[in-house]
Amino acid sequence: MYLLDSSNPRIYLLLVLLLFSPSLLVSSRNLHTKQHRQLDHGDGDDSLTYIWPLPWQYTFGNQTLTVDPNLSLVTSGNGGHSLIVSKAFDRYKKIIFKHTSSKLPSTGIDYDINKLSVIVHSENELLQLGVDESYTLMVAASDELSVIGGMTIEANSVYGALRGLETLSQLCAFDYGTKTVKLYNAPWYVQDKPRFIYRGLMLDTSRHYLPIEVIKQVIESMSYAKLNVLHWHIIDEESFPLEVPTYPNLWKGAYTKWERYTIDDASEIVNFAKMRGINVMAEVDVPGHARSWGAGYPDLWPSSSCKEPLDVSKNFTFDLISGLLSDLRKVFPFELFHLGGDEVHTDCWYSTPHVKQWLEDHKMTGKDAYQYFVLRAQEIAVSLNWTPVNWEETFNAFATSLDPRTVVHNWLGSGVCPKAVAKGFKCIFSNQGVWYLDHLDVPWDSVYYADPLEGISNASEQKLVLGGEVCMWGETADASNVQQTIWPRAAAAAERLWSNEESTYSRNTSVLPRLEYFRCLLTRRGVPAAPVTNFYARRPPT
Ligand code: CP6
Repeated sequence: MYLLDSSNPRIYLLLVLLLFSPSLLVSSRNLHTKQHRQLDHGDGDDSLTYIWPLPWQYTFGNQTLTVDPNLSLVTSGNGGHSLIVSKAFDRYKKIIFKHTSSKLPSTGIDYDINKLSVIVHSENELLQLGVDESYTLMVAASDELSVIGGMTIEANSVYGALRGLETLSQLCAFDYGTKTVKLYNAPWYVQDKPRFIYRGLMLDTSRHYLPIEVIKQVIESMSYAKLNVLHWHIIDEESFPLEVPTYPNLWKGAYTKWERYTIDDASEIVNFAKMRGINVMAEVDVPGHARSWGAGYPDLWPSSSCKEPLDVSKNFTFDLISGLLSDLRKVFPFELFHLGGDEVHTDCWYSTPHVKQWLEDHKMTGKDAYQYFVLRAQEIAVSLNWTPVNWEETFNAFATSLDPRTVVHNWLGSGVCPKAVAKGFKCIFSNQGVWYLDHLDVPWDSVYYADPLEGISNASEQKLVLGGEVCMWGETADASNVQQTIWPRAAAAAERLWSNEESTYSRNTSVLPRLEYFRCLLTRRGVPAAPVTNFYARRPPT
């Protein structure tokens, strides 16, 4: 719609040309995508659109254009000068021209396209939940290139422009015959926006440490699938790989002195993610899953035989949480902060004399004390201007006491989001039966056909579902296998979270060959993604 508001006359011209060129108005069903014949596994379907995740709306033609490896960027609009856009353009140029840049003569070839126009309307680079990620991508037909100027991405925010660049990169492919980069199926007209504002991936760096480089590689690959939140489950009961200034002994809970992140490391990761339009949501999981904290501060342990949940009876426990969160606030600007709250077993509170006494003095049961702990932690997070997120157990145990702003994070089956939104809470879907990536026996199609809106039919309640997240728990994964465990199944969830539902269920989208194509794209870009299906279970060719 903002297209029509544009003051750029070329946009009008392109729109008019698109509307009146009968050859372009063909349905996506019966068009040819020739580029994929030579790139896929040999069993691809020529009638498919190999953009992952599928855009909201698009039309395309049947022309093949060549793209100049010296492609230049022309920006305009209030946000046009953004470093986020120009750096992204440089990254995508490396991806698109991986095989051409150094080998081709700079003259002697007549390229169809030598520049990309990026129009960004707003200069606001605040990356918050619900930031406008929509964009329009246009690639002109061969006989209209000189009039229109080739390719244009128009977006309201720099983050929309990033999504448009990703889509554009997926339209291009290296042609081994001519040794040039071709853009197939021009002219293109893509109008795109996400279905959900929260499209997450969780990494667990407590069960196995992940080097910063690996975390960056995961963030980079998330941007290929248009995922936009990295949920960083930094610490847990097994290890505390984080060094913070206020409580400098906490990282004594790290496995080794090499396996830790400093506040500067965290900041570097947050900035790396921001350049790719990805927010980082940190998690400090309390009061369960916190045994490792006591390595540096044994007073946090109720006793030597009861090392979690954290000691609810001491003010020191909450002073420490307050200090830790204040340190983290300085480097995690995202409005959401995850406080865990899952799997809290209060039995050993009763068997610890001073805690048992405290419970009696305060006339609390273990469950009351669990609630007391979670609410005090929420107060600390809220006082730091964060919106608290909790695993669903806190909602299941004492929904009405929670801060009403709490985001309920589902994991136990699929039942909680319908209940949470009915009570006015926001919700994130991560049903362990389908979206826990460490469950290796879950096939890609179970991931793909899961839906965050399952069981919710009321439109105003559906709006409370922020989206969903795939979880990569770290018990069985470290740097040697984490990426091939995440991919390609995280991509199946990414399309569920980005693309309009109807188009992903309609027959002509043929999901499996498209997902296999995207997996191939990941490997071409250096991401070690596993095969989509179990190939040895396939019949041999006849
Ligand atoms: N760690 C934490 C975990 C899990 C959770 N929280 C978990 C539980 C069951 C399965 C997988 C992971 N390892 N802190 C639950 C949210 Cl099957």
